[in-house]
Amino acid sequence: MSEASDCLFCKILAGEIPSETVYSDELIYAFRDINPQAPTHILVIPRKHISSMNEAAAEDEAVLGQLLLSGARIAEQEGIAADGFRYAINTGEHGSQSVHHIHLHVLGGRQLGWPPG
Ligand code: DGP
Repeated sequence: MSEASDCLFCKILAGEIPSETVYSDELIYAFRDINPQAPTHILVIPRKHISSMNEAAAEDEAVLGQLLLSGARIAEQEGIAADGFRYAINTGEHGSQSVHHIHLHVLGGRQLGWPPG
């Protein structure tokens, strides 16, 4: 778990680390993943620092709802909605979470395999 002060995605939100904005509103921010795993790979994050889904609370319901709804709108904007796309929220060690600020991966633009590795 990281604190907001040393969180990479909080630094992106603060503009201290550059990112390519895809969508922004008062609750969430979306930008392109630096290491894309598919032709379209967007990260959608809450502006509030929440380390992972393990730390999300009932008071985060609105922002997490906005995260999910915005991901689908972004997929539509990016032209991947009709063919289909994947959401992933990696959580904890076994989930391969490397940045400890909740992020929704939106992946598409190619046929994705299942199950994930
Ligand atoms: P995860 O493994 O689920 O915690 O995914 C973290 C993602 O964050 C990973 O796909 C790469 C991405 N990422 C890491 N550092 C940066 C960065 O500085 N800029 C951007 N745009 N993405 C980053």
